Amino acid sequence: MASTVLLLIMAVAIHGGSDWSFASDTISANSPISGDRTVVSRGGKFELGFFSPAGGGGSNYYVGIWYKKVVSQRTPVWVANRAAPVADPASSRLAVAADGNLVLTNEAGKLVWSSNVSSASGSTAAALAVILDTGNLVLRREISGEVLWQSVEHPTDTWLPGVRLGMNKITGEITGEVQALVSWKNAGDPAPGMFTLGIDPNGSSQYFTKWNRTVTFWSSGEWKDGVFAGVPEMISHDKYDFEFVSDANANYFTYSLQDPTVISRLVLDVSGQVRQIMWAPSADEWMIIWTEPHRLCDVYAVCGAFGVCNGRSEPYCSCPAGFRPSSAGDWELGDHSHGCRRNNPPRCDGGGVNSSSVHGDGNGGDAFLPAPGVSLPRNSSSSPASSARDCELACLRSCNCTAYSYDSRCSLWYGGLLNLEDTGGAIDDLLYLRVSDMDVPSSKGRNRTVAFASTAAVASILALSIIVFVAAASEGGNLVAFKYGDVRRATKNFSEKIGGGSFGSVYKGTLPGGGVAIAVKKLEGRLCVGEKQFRNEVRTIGVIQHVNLVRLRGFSSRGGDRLLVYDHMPNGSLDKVLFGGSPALSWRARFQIALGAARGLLYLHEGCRDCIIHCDIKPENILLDKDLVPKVADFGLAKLLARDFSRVLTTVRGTIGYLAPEWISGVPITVKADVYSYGMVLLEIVSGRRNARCWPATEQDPSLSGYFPLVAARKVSRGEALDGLPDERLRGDADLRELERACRVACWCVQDDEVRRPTMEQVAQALEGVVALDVPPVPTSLQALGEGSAFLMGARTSAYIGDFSRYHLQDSS
Ligand SMILES: *[C@@H]1O[C@H](CO)[C@@H](O)[C@H](O)[C@H]1NC(C)=O
Ligand SMILES: *[C@@H]1O[C@H](CO)[C@@H](O)[C@H](O)[C@H]1NC(C)=O
Ligand SMILES: *[C@@H]1O[C@H](CO)[C@@H](O)[C@H](O)[C@H]1NC(C)=O
Ligand SMILES: *[C@@H]1O[C@H](CO)[C@@H](O)[C@H](O)[C@H]1NC(C)=O
Ligand SMILES: *[C@@H]1O[C@H](CO)[C@@H](O)[C@H](O)[C@H]1NC(C)=O
Ligand SMILES: *[C@@H]1O[C@H](CO)[C@@H](O)[C@H](O)[C@H]1NC(C)=O
Ligand SMILES: *[C@@H]1O[C@H](CO)[C@@H](O)[C@H](O)[C@H]1NC(C)=O
Ligand SMILES: *[C@@H]1O[C@H](CO)[C@@H](O)[C@H](O)[C@H]1NC(C)=O
Ligand SMILES: CC(=O)N[C@H]1CO[C@H](CO)[C@@H](O)[C@@H]1O
Repeated sequence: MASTVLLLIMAVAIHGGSDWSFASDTISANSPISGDRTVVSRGGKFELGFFSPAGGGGSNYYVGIWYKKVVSQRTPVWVANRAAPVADPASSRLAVAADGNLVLTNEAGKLVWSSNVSSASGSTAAALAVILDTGNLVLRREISGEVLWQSVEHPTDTWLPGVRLGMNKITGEITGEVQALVSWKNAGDPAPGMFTLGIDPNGSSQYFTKWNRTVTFWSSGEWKDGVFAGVPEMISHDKYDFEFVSDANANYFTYSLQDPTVISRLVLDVSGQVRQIMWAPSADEWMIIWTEPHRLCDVYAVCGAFGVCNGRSEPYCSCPAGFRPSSAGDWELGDHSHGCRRNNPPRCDGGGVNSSSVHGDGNGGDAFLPAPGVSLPRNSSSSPASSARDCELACLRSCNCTAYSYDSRCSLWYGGLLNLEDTGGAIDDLLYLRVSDMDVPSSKGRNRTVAFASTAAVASILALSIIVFVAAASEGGNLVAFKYGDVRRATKNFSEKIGGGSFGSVYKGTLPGGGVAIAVKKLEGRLCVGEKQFRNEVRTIGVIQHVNLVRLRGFSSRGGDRLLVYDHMPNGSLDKVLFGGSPALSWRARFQIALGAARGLLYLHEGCRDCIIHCDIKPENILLDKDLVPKVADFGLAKLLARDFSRVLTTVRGTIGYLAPEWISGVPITVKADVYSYGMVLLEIVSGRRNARCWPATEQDPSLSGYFPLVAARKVSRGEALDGLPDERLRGDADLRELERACRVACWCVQDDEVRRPTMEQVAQALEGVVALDVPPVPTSLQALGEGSAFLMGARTSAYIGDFSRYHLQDSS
């Protein structure tokens, strides 16, 4: 008896422990996956089991592989039955079938997915599936170890390190098979979506991203000297080693991470962007390292037919006035492929146009609504119409004409319009979209306002997320969750407005009891933008305190209203005191403000647990208390950067005139972007004027005319006397040593190459005189900007300037 047991143990040992059915990384005929059971790779990196995607409603289950260590957000990297969910994992089974294939059966016992290899059968059904630490699920013969099938050869939307993504020139079954990543349909549904990423089937070394399997809208460019021609930012990512292999059998790339403990993946996102994403353990968050195409709006049909893409803020897709999402549920989950449809179908009264119906007076015809700021789609047809009115009629006459634009010539569009983009700026030729006249506001009312429509679904999702979020926020930190009514009373019904911007308005108030003066920021704007800024601000500043950072006391939210409660700063923001104040700020006060702001920023960048990039340093965001102590404020745009990373890619934020050049080129952003903005502010503190204002030539010193940062940089670099630079209202009353330090610091801060810019610590030390800085060179971008007069007008209105033209930013003040 004892010897039988011993024999059994020996048999286990001979077959290799891990292949035995008890092994926790193995699926076999006798140990299927079902219910909550999972298998975990030996090193504990990956786990396989049933899951239900967040946002998917919780009723659909899939077999997938996810990171074992990323606990807070289950992140699947591979899905088996991506288009065939099961409803009940407890009665569904993933097992090795009698023919040796790995098969998934649902609650009814019906086959829903199979590894489907014909060569699996043959010898007896002794096959095992093992999950490896690379994230690969391998089906192999138990005895010979011959690999029958592996998940990495059938990727879903994720490309893991070490995995080959390419093309088999010769495979057993198919010749020239391209392995492609296929995006999820939406955030809650792993079914194949609209976008695919695969290598050039013609054999070159480039990748293409396609829409609907047909339209190629992005190419990586060919591989040359260690980078893809179209992805130059790869060079700055020394953490990744890409390798291209092209031989008789295959063409593929693979990549590896220099630090194997880093968790990183390449994903074809639901939006159509390829994203490199890393896990930041200290922030407990995924960080996007780079994206291609850089701009979401460059993804083909990114917002679907009639959807309008906006690259400057979130949500990036919206529907024009008179339209709503065709499929609200998909839309909210990030699948915009269905686009927008009219609130009411157009009547299309076609040829017999009655002029009265054109104006939308409710007589039951079709009408047009303008889409301000929206670029004209390509592919128009022209019509001989010679007036705007005739052009409108020409469009009305044809049932399938959906839009027109008239500017001395008449352009018409037919069918669904793709790739509409909200440029945020004035467009010379206004696009008019055909709608039912029921959607045209009555002409008796106010002027037609053309706000972009948001959907009711947003509100409910938002309400839910606020509840969850507020619950989370009130657990940590000493923030107060105020009652909405209390804040309303404290501000006397929001009666004393002391400021405002694109985010909403700021009201003054007094807390009951101690009589503490507070400033209440009421976030407005489109629902999701406000929500995001609200959460961002509470999360960013709620947990940090520094004498040079504004103090958030608490917050409140009710319905769609979100309030942030700060200490009130009696002297307002720096721009008011600096540019408008009377008497002018003394040099001493200016220098202290510069130093304090530098210390506040230094704390943000280096003092707290995670590095924070403010992203919008400008005088409006530096507040002054009663003693003129500066407090850096407005963290609505701030970007939390985990300690693990020095750079992160985000959408363009900030304000023209203070934006570092790297924002424009689309490369990842570091804390040095704030250093640049700080340098620009420092120059304004010196001059007492907006940099963007053109200085008139003066008789005393003609060299002082022009773009101030350029004037200052030239003087500093030539070692010329700087006494002409400070605000003339100071009448020369400035400490020349401090002036010299401030100007040198500022000119180093605004260098084109972020590597040359000092850190905020060096800035603070240089201002204090603890360290000395060399003479800085004149930054080339300043020269370019100084010569482009368009820039000088750009700061207040939306701007179209050189490279900036791709981003039409609006000054938020
Ligand atoms: C297996 O592959 C064949 C063709 O190779 C296909 O017709 C069949 O639908 C596949 N079965 C499953 C379950 O995927
Ligand atoms: C592949 O090559 C064929 C013929 O040479 C050409 O017609 C086709 O456009 C190429 N496809 C791509 C994606 O370059
Ligand atoms: C995608 O392509 C298929 C055929 O290739 C076509 O039937 C379908 O209408 C296309 N989808 C869209 C949204 O254009
Ligand atoms: C135009 O309006 C007139 C009177 O309002 C009506 O008799 C006629 O039927 C209308 N024509 C069409 C095509 O709707
Ligand atoms: C422009 O329209 C024509 C047909 O009218 C179509 O064949 C072509 O693909 C369109 N081009 C684009 C870029 O949409
Ligand atoms: C508009 O629709 C008609 C039929 O309804 C069709 O004959 C015509 O080609 C269409 N025009 C365009 C530009 O699609
Ligand atoms: C309404 O529009 C007219 C002309 O389009 C404009 O002159 C007027 O200022 C507008 N009124 C308001 C309140 O916007
Ligand atoms: C505050 O405003 C609301 C609505 O605007 C009004 O109903 C209420 O009476 C106001 N309360 C005070 C104290 O002014
Ligand atoms: C320059 C300026 O406006 N200073 C004011 C700051 O606030 C204190 C107290 O409110 C005033 O006394 C200063 O005049």
